Amino acid sequence: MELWYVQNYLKDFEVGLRVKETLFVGKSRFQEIAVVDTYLYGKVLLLDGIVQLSEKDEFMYHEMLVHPAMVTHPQPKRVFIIGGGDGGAAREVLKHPVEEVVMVDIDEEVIEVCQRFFPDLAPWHDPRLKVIVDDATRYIATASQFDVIIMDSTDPFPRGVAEPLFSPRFFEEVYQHLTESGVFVSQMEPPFFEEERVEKLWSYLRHFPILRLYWGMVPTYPGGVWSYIFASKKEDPVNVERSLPFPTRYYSPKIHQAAFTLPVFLEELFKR
Ligand code: AG3
Repeated sequence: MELWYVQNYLKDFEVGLRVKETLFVGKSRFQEIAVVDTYLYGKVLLLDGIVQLSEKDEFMYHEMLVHPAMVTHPQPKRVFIIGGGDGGAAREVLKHPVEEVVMVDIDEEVIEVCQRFFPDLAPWHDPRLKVIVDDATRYIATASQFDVIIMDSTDPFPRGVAEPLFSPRFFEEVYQHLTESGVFVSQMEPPFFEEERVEKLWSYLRHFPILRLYWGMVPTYPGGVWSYIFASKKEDPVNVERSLPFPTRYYSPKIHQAAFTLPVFLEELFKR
């Protein structure tokens, strides 16, 4: 019995998954990429030993990363995905009647490995999807404005390829590249373990008039509860109630309401 102890980035906490088979391990210019087949969660993608997605629960993360922003913006036409090389976020965005989705991931090998081992994860051939291999901090300076910007990156800690994305400078660029009703959303670590760090990142986003923390479950991420940050120029997600015209497995108008309802300890922390 091989047990792959997923390091999950917290030095005092691990999540272990029993592995059927290691399908791929390789090193790109930026990180170690691994794909393992597990008994409980199906195929799992790890970057630098940290779980990014599993076949069984990726819908929870991708639906919650994408739909709250997409339903809050009155008419999102152009969407920018930062990272997201596996394509799961793009898949959810493309379920909406958008005109263009630009996805910029720094690591071409992540895209290739995902296309090989998770071929059904994303609609790669959708003509509205434009995949660019570049550093998003560089690319954004050359880009025009977007209605929705979604950050689907690896963790900002420990120091890794995503670190420059979680900076005041980059968040200012994001603000500049949003249209008038523009909405920005990012995965934001588990606040239960990372109170101080999440609070610090929160402070980097204070220039957005609307700033909200929300949460959802993702069993393969440490703690099982993940948080997301919603930041916008004027659209407030809190009282939005819109059904989606396509089936979902996690997101619903009720879940939307529940996600922005925080447990007391978080509500106090993120009062602004
Ligand atoms: N993106 C980041 C998830 C963060 C996982 N972190 C962790 N397990 N410590 C996921 C990529 C899927 N599109």
